[in-house]
Amino acid sequence: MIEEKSQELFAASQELIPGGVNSPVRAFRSVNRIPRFIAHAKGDRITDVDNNEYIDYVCSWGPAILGHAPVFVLNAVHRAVDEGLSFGAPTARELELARLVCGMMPHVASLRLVNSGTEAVMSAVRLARGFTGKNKILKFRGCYHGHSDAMLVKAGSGSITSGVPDSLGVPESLAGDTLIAEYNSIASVVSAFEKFGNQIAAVIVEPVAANMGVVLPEPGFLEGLRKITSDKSALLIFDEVITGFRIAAGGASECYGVIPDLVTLGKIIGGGMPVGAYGGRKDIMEMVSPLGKVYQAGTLSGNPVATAAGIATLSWLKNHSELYQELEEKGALIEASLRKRFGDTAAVNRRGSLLSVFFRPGSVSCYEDAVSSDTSRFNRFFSYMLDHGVYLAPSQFEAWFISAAHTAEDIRRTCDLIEDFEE
Ligand code: KE4
Repeated sequence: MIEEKSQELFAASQELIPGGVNSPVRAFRSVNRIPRFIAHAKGDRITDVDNNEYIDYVCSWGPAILGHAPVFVLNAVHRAVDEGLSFGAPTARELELARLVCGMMPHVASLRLVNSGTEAVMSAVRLARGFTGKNKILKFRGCYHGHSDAMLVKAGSGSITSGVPDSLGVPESLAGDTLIAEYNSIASVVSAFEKFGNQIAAVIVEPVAANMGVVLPEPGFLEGLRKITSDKSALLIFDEVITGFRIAAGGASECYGVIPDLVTLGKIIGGGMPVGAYGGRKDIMEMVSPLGKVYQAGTLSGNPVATAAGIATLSWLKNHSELYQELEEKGALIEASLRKRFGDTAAVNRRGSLLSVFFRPGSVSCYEDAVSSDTSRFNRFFSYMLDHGVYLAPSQFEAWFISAAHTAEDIRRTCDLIEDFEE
C-alpha cells in the first residue's frame, strides 16, 4: 500500500506538532504504522493523501453516525457559514439544539453547550462538587472521560485508595480527590463509600465503557450505582460522550432504564463539528453561572456553525428511529464474523453499532480482563485490515463504530476480510 505522502506529511508535522498529531491515539504508535493523513471522506469511506480508500470504522471516533459528510448536514453548515462564523452572543440554533437534546433525553431538563467532551466532563465535575459541597469524585479503572486534571488519575496502590496522577502535570493534591473503583464491581463502589462516604460528590461512569475497548455493564451494575449514589447523597454522572445518540436515540438511559443526575455529551451532538454538552436535573443546572455560583464559560460555546451541524444530525436521528435497528443488524453481522473467525480465542463485546474484539480467551468485563489481551495479535489484525482497505481504530483499547452509511456490500466485504485473516 502506497503511504509516501502520509509519510512525508507525518515527518513534517512532527517538526511542529507533538508526535505529529493533535490527539495522541491518531499517531498509530501502538500499532507501529504510519498514520494515514486523510484527504476527504464521504459515506462510509475515507481517502488518504496517497489516494488509498478505506471502509471507515473509526467514524471520527463516533461523531459520524450518519457516515461522513451527509448532504443535508453539509447544506445546513453552508447555510450557517453564509450567515457568519461566530457571534459570542446567543442564537436561536442553541435553543433548537437544546430542545432536540432535551426531547431525546427527557432526564436532561436543562443543559449547557460547550466545545468538547472533555469540557463537558470538566464542567459537570465542578458542578457536582459545587452542588454537593463535597470534593471527591469516583471513576472506574479503564474509563476515559477526557483530559481534565481530575480525570487523568489512576488507582493508587492497595484497594480503593485516593488516586495518583496518570499524567505529568496533574498535582498529587488534586489527584487525591479522585477515587478509582472497578467497572462492574458494585462491591468496589460500596468499599469506596464506606471509606470516603460523606466526601464523595459524584460517581462518573461510561454506562457502556468504550475506552478500554467496549465493556458492557453487567445486569445490576448501573442500577447499583443509581441506588448507592441516591442513598449516599452523591450524584450519578453518565458520561455519554460516546453512547449518547449512538446506542439509542436516548442513549444509555433509554437502553438500561437508569436515570443519572447529570449527563455529559459530545461527538454525535455536533455531527462532526466541535460541540459538547452537560445537563440533567434542573435544580442542579440552576447552579451554573450566571444563574448560580458554579462558573463555566466559553467563547465558542454554542457556535452557530457547529450547532447547525448538530441540529441537522440529531433531527435526522430523531426522525429515523429505524436506524438503530439497522445499526444493530450491521453490528451483529460484524460480530458474527469475528466470532466465526476467532472462536473462543477472542472476546467480542458489542452494543448496537459499538463493538470491540479482544484478542484473549474468555469474557472481558473489566479493565483487568481487557489489558490481558494480546496486543501484538491485535496489531497484526489491524495491519491486515488496513492494508486491505479497512480502517479500524489503531488500538486494542478503542471501539469499532458503524454508521448509517455502511453499505451491505461494505459490511460483507469487511466480514469476508475478517474471515480470511491468517494469523
Ligand atoms: P473529547 O474532549 O475528545 O471531545 O471527549 C473526551 C471524551 C469524554 N468521554 C468519553 C467517554 C470519551 O470517549 C471521550 C473521548 N473519546 C476518545 C476516543 N476514545 C476521543 C479520541 C481522541 O482522544 O483522539
